[in-house]
Amino acid sequence: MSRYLDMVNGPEQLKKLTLPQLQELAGEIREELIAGLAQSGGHLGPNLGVVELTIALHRVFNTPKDKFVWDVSHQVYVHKILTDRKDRFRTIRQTGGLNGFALRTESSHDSYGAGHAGTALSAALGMAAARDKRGTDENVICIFGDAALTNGISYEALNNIGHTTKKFIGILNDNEWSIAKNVGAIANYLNRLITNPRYNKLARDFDHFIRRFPKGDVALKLAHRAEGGFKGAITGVGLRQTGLALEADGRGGYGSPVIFEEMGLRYLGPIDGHDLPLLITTLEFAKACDHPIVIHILTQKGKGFEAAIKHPEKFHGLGPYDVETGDTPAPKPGAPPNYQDVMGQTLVKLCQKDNTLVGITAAMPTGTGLKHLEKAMPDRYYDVGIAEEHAVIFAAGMATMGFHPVVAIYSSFLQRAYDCIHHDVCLQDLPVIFCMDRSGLSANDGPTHHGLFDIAYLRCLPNVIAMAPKDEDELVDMMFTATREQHPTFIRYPRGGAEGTPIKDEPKLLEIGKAEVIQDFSKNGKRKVALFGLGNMNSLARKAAAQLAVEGFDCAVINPRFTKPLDAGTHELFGRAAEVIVTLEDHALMGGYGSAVLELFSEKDVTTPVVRIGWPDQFIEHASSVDELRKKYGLTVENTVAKVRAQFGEAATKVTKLIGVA
Ligand SMILES: Cc1ncc(C[n+]2csc(CCOP(=O)(O)OP(=O)(O)O)c2C)c(N)n1
Repeated sequence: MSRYLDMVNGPEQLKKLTLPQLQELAGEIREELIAGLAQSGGHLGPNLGVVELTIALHRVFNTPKDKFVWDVSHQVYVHKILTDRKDRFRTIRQTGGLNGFALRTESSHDSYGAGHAGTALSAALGMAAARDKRGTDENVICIFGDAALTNGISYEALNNIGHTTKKFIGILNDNEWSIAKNVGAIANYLNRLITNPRYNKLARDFDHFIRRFPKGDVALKLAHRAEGGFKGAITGVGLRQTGLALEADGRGGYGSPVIFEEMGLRYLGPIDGHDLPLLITTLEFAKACDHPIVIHILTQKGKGFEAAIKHPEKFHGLGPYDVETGDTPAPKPGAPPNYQDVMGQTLVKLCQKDNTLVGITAAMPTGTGLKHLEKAMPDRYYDVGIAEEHAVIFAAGMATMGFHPVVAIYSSFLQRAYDCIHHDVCLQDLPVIFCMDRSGLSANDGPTHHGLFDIAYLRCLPNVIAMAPKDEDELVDMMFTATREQHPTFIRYPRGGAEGTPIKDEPKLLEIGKAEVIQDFSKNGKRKVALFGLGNMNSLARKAAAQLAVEGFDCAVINPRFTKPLDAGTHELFGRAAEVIVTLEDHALMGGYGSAVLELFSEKDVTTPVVRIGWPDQFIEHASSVDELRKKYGLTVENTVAKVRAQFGEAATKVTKLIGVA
């Protein structure tokens, strides 16, 4: 049977379909999302929630002339399908395939790239201001989730919209969920907007506007059905009952306009975000509106897939699953634990013995492993929303009062809080512990999520203690050691499965700034090479050492443990003893650990050549796996061995044939 989806490649074909046909198209797109992501995984739940919205947007507006700016942009799969990328949809997040986020280099329909939350309102306002300056007439439509309103930048933008432009369309896609359940006062506030019928009055001009349409009366009925307390009107989108008292906003009730109106935006809603005719009509109204407007739509994360509706957090973003049941493969028996779980479980144990410890996450309880603390000791756990800057300064505040906060944030998201790390934590030398998950690649996500810059951005800051464990047992030691420190400490570790090293019953206190010599030279008269493998690259250093030994070298292997303070003694000792030094790091070469070693050698006049293995000075694309990217960029045993041989004036042997560049 032919599908409308087969006929629609771009928005121009979509615009020719009738309403019932568009509704069928919505169903077909849902089927494609569910089937298409089953093998490779992806952000299924958020995309199932925006099918009607995306169709309505493309029905009413004209990209690429009109600009859609999506917050985070993990919910652009439907937009990709509808903008000439349908045939490549099943390559999404895989090597050479579509990126999982909006990407300006991928399509002219992607007007703004993202991956981090909270940027859309500012970017869209910038576009609107540029349009006004140019005197052109593009529409700029910003689509942001309820969780974007836990983020400070969103308010900075809202604060500026009213006095910057007259034409701005914001769509608040409210599904009550961040990755986990959305948190904080704003989530409660949105909840009150939805449950309080006083906000569901449709404005008179909207009413008049709808009547002008050929089937305006029908649309109006629909709209009023939504208005009529809303509760019965929304099919599939459960309207939430709140236990909050009506006066709960602390301003003597709800009589005043909603927050958006006070910030200079017209507010319309809430409306059913799965009601296609109503969405189209409302967007037409917004298009004609000569005042900044925000339309509050309610959607259901995972709509159309039972398992995703039941488990919104799991289906926010996941790996392969069964198309019928949504079941995901069980972990292989005996597989090493994930770093994030080791971190979370260790924090629980440490908290049990030390009352000063607390855990803080910025909306990532599962991704960071802090869910273990949330479950075991909820009174020691804080989820502050997508608010990395606040998380860090909040921790600094607690630290001034004798607490020892553990802030768990992915390496790339922590970039946003750099000034807070500098100004609030390091400058005041406060004992905040940072656990930086995803330090290294996040292969399927790509450049927005790779954590390849933290060593560089931290090692220039005074008072910092920065470490990287070679395995999960050492992660536990490092966390324990950090709790005994009175300075800012940072621990970087990669995404996913650890090494499979057994974890000791009791953690060991590490000496700050002391490297671990794993294998000394055997002094067998062969050519000496010292390999310094940082963190998860230590296993690569060990493998390269084994290969080099076979090829006639005498190798030492060192685990640097600390990128700051660097163990000057051990580096100098091996630097002078070896004929070639190799540094290996899962980080950008520029400014990273190898650079720190070069600086040290320059200071100490150590002239031994240094081969640095790490990521080149470019943004690394997404791919199906870490291994593929490592191969392409030369973070491999083969390339390490080849580079060492080259230092001795030897070509690579067959075994060490160079793969890719570096
Ligand atoms: C700065 C930053 N912190 C954390 C994240 C991780 N993250 C990705 S999506 C998301 C939740 C987004 O929720 P919402 O905007 O409401 O969209 P929904 O998925 O519910 O449609 C979070 C926390 C991120 N992308 N960027």
